[in-house]
Amino acid sequence: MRTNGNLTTVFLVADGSIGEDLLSYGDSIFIQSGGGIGRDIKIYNNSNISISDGAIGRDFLTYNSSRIKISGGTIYRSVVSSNTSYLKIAGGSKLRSISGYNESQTILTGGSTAENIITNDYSYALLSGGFVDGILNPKHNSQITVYGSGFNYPLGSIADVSGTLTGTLANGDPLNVDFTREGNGAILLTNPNIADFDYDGIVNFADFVVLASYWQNTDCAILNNCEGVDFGPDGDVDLDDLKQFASNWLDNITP
Ligand SMILES: [Ca+2]
Ligand SMILES: [Ca+2]
Ligand SMILES: [Ca+2]
Repeated sequence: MRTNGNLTTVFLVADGSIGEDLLSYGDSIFIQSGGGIGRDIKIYNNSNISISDGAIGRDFLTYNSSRIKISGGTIYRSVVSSNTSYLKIAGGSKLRSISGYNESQTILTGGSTAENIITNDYSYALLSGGFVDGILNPKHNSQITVYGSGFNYPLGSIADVSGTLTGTLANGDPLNVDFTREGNGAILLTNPNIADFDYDGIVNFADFVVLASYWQNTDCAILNNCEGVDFGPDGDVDLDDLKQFASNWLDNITP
C-alpha cells in the first residue's frame, strides 16, 4: 500500500491486516492502535506517528523529520529513524534493534528491545526505562545517555570502550547491559531530575500535567509519593511541591 505526492494523508490502522509494505511519501499522520502490517512501514516525509498496539511484521523506518511515539504493539524486526526524527518509545516490543542516524533523537522510557540500541552520525538516545537484551552501541560522533542511578561506573562519560553496565534506570527498571563504543561514540551516565516525572530528560508541560493530576491530594503516603510529585515527601501535593517543581522548570539534559 502506497501514497504518493505531497498530500497530507491520515492512516488509521485499528484492525485487520495489510499483507505488504505500507509506504508514505507525503506528510502523514499515522495512527496504529491494532491490526497488522505484514511487512515494513516506511515513512519518507515529515510525519506524526503513534503506535499503541498491533503488529508490524518487519521493520519500521522513517527517513525524514518525523515525530514518532510507540507505546505498545510488537515490531518484529528493527526500528530505524533518520534525519532529525524524534522517536519516543514508552512501551511495546521490538524483536530486533533500535537505530538512529543523522541527528535523530530517541527517548526510551519503557518497552523491550531484544537486540541493540545503536546511534550514529550525531544522533542521540536517552535510556531511562525498559529492557534492553542486546548491547548499547554508540558509533561515529553519537551519544547514548543512560538516565538513572546506582551505576557500576562513575557519573559522566564512560572511558572504557566496552564492558557491562549495571544500575537502576530512572523509572525503576533494573539495568544490566553490555556496551561497545566505536568512533567517538559516547555513553554518558546521568542522575534523573526529580521533577522529570515521565523520565524523558526534560522538565516541561508533560511533567506539570502529572503534578496537576495530584494537586491537593493528601494520600501520597499510600500512593508511592504520588509518582514522586510529593517531593518532601510530607504526604500531600501543595504549594511546597509546586515551588520545588518550578525551580526545576525546563531543566534539560538532552543536547
Ligand atoms: Ca519530562
Ligand atoms: Ca508535599
Ligand atoms: Ca505540604
